[in-house]
Amino acid sequence: MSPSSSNQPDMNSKRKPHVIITIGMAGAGKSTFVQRINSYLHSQNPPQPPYILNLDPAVTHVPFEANIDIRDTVNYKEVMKQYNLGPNGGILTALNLFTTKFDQVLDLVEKRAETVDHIILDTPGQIEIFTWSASGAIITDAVASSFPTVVAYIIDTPRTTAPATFMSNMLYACSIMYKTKLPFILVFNKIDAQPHDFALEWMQDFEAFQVALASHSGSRDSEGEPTYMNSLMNSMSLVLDEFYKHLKAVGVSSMTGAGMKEFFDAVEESRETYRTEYLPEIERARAAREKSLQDIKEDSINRLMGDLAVDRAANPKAAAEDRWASDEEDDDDEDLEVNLIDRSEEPYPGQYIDVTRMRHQSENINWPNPG
Ligand SMILES: Nc1nc2c(ncn2[C@@H]2O[C@H](COP(=O)(O)OP(=O)(O)OP(=O)(O)O)[C@@H](O)[C@H]2O)c(=O)[nH]1
Ligand SMILES: [Mg+2]
Repeated sequence: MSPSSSNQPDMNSKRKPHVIITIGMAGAGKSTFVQRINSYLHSQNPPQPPYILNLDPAVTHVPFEANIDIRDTVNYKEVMKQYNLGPNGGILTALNLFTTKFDQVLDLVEKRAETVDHIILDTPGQIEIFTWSASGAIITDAVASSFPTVVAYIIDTPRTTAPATFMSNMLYACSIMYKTKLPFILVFNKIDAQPHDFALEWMQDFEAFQVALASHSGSRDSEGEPTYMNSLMNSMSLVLDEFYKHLKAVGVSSMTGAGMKEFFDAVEESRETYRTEYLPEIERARAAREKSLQDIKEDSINRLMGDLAVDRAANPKAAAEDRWASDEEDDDDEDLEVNLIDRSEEPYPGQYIDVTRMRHQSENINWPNPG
């Protein structure tokens, strides 16, 4: 079978798997959502087990069997101890260490690309660790330039019913969308506890949202005039109106499984957005980067050749004896051993994790001190 090209959705050859990156505020239900889509895909006919990456080093147990788990590579508690860090610094450093080996992770994923339809990334609970770190950007760019990718932004629906909270959450989503520039799905989770119609209404009709804002306490001052905050939020809602046009919103319950089909329909639609909007953009960026690298290389070679010519002219005897150095073994790129594990090569791939099983923490990892 010839490898399929992501910008050519060929019906005959195998399509590239679709990457779903789950991002969301702490406790929004990312891990439960990943577990739910895992079981949904397993229950398809024929089953389509996804390939799952857990990128949260601090989680004590995940409700799904991850194929690659950052905790198998980096011991986050040990990182905290060795580098003298607090919990967030520990998670960030663990993610940074893992990212240095992400090319190997991609190799493992590429190997499985022919046999899986979906690759799912669960991200750390602290949203900014993934969305505002260099590692998060490197991981996102690396997967997105290899596979069609979509961001699933998980929202804790019961906790976003207040207009101000809703707006903050949407602004956060907006910032992530503009940072990653990837196709984006707003996933209103926990609709078993709180239906998401209010959110859809606010997104479709910004006047309805402004009415909700106005009826909220604190929107008028003691003289009955709209407060500064209220005017600010009114103008922001106009900005967001533009943002909503670029994304899909679905309501799901990771608890009951409601909305899974709608979610996967949205994922499928985003494949086209990826192909028509994201791919040309990264190809343009890549070409520009290569061109500037090439220019730098040519410039330094020209200068080197110029220097050599002057040198040879000044010292013809040495120039006549000039030789290449003997080709000694170059062991500079001897790589560190890293224990990346592809769990799907274990005896029972795709089994649910036994949460009663202790994770072995026998390895005594000594990370080097920086500097
Ligand atoms: N009612 C209800 N509860 C849910 C749903 N999804 C998740 N939860 C609950 O929300 C809590 C947080 O879920 P997690 O999946 O751990 O959330 P998370 O975003 O992965 O959390 P961190 O990784 O720690 O940020 C858990 O108590 C879940 O049981 C849902 O659809 N409905
Ligand atoms: Mg989680």
